Amino acid sequence: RLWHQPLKHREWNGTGSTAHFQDIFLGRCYIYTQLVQPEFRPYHMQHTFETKLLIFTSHVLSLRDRDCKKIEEAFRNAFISKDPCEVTEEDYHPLMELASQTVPCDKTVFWSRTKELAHQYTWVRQEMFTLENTLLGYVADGLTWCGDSGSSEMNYQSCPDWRKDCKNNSVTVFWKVLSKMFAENACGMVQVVLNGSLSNAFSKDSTFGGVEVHNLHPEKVHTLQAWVMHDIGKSPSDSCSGSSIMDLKSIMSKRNIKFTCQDNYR
Ligand code: DN4
Repeated sequence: RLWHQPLKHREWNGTGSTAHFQDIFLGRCYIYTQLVQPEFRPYHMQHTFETKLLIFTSHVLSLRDRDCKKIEEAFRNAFISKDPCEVTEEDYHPLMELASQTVPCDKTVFWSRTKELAHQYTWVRQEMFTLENTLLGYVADGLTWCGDSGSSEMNYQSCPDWRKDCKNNSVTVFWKVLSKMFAENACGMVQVVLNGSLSNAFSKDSTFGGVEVHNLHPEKVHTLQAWVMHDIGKSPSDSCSGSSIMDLKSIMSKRNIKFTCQDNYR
């Protein structure tokens, strides 16, 4: 009788692994590496044929030879058969090596509480990259995954919630490592889109404020350009002159990176 009973996983407070996780991961990987991201980087008239070719050849097509099955395997190996609250940054290192990608200088866009707007922006300005416009960010965007120490299966019933169960779980550790690498690799002028409809547009506790800002290399990144955007029709709650942006400005000045800020860039 036990033989037919579904495996009982540990119960957590967050939603379980995304159904069909493996298929979605592999499908997205093939779309990104083989189809040149047609649906979210549409052909745009603002580029000449030559610049388009250059962008595609050097930054997207160069990923054509990546082995999605190997990437998926490295991804699974990072968290499968482990307590999802005990996953470490090192667990994801083999994956990061396999799927590393360079973003051209001046083209990195960070965001904090402005995901949709930042993605709309890079959709239009297709030579710009948020983390989710890179291979690993794209395949994992919006998904949930976790394993269990007693099983080689994913837990589709529940996964740890970062606030209620554990701060470092299989999902948050992944984004932390990936965000760190994304910031370390950035160069030239980098941008951040912040939310001026919140009382604090910049938060030291966010991934942007706690991880990305501290992993920018001053020898490579000369300027951080912030855009503080607020919801249309609402009055702004924070702006470039607010105290949270002053905090960001002072962090950047200590880090020897020039800081500029603009409210509601058109
Ligand atoms: P955010 O809009 O506050 O959060 C983005 C995501 O990260 C949400 O799912 C948050 O969960 C989660 N998150 C935020 N803070 C933490 C934390 N301290 N520990 C664990 N999870 C957290 O913006 P953000 O500044 O935190 O993160 C955005 C920046 O980091 C971007 O520049 C990206 O490059 C990178 N990033 C991207 C993703 C993604 O694509 C995730 C994490 C980081 P909740 O508050 O909704 O529960 O999903």
